[in-house]
Amino acid sequence: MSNKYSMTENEMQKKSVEYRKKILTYIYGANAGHTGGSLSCIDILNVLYNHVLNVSPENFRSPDRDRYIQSKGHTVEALYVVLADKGFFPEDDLKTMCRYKSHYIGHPTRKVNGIEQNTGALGHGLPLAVGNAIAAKMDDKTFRVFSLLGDGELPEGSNWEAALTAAHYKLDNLCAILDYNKLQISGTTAEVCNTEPIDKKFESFGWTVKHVNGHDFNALIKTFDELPFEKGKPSLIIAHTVKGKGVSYMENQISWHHGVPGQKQYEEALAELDKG
Ligand SMILES: Cc1ncc(C[n+]2csc(CCOP(=O)(O)OP(=O)(O)O)c2C)c(N)n1
Repeated sequence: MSNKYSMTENEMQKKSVEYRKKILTYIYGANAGHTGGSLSCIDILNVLYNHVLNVSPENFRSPDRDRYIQSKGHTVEALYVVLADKGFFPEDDLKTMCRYKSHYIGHPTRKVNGIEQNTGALGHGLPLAVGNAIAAKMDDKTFRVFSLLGDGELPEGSNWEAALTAAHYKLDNLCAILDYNKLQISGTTAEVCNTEPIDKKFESFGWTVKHVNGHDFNALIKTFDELPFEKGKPSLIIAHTVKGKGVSYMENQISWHHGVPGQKQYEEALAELDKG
């Protein structure tokens, strides 16, 4: 790992265990949430917020900050625990998650400090990210724009308009990350609406694409370090992940898309995460 990073791989791993436990704790407390997809994308968010993004509570109002737009908005619990860890709001706020009058609802809203855009209706994040990246080019700004997509959301037509537009405007300041866990709400992505071959499709739209293990910190960092993959082209990172990662009884199980653990399951999950 290069010296530029403040955390070792081991520290990043520990951080992700902490994040996973918090995701489960707040979902358990709220009795609601998208458990499987939050556990699948949390290592990517760990790397983004702790190594990649130039964004912090101090610069969040600066026009020069990097933009992170979470298009798979339903896994906002992963984003909440990372934003709390980075100091965007007190972690105790998350105890109000999904309660009456709380801003910490089941999808991202700009009422929460640190959240760039309201998302949750699938297919909106990438178009918003493209708009932000075009704005950066028009204003001669060097900030970068990142958007996390779910593979189950890819069939939304707006993604493909955005993909086309990103290549047309040569948005090499834009990086989409696909949380490629191959499951969505009601089945496998292949069964519900097959979008394969995803890499070839994006390449044919004018993007440069790289595959990476979405739970391997060093591989993720190396891939993000290589951005833009090609000058004048938008970049797509296909991050191979496991839905429910870290809790064996949740891994690759469709029922954990928005399953909420009961007390015994919650305790079992935490014990497994602690064991490593
Ligand atoms: C426009 C729209 N249609 C349907 C839904 C309902 N929905 C919520 S999550 C989801 C599946 C998303 O799958 P994926 O993007 O792969 O997320 P992950 O498996 O990573 O959690 C669906 C269809 C929605 N939020 N928005």
